[in-house]
Amino acid sequence: MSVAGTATDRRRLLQLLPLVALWPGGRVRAQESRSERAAPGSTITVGTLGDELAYDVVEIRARAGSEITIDFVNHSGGMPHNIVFVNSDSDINPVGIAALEASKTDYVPQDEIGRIFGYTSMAGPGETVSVTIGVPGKSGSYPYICTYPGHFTVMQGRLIAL
Ligand SMILES: [Cu+2]
Repeated sequence: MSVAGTATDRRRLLQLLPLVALWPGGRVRAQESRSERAAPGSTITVGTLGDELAYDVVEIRARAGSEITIDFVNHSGGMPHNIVFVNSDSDINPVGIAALEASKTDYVPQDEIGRIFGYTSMAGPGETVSVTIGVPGKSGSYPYICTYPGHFTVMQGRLIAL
């Protein structure tokens, strides 16, 4: 997929995004997705649901203001994925759309970095990457998304700060 920065390319990419939800791999199978509690200072493992555009852990519950480490395992056979934590629901689209043109920075858009409070590097198929994040001090629900082009509309989870 071209991520060249012209307005025409950008429009074409946006038109393609809804198709992602129609791919068989794009369905989230709720029975296989789960919630995990992350104690302060602990490490939890989050993976992909095999080759699907989905995380196996779609809810991480952690104490507000604590630090946790996420080991992210990409179980897919051919697709890169990452985890990017954003400040609120209204930050999902700006970050996901800007990421389309952020190939030079591993699809983490530096011009929208203020909306992001933690991210892994892009994990290739079979790879594991890690990140330690500060859970926001204000209790609430904070989205995490994959910013590989086209994934963010379906590949999502929530960090619940308790
Ligand atoms: Cu992805």
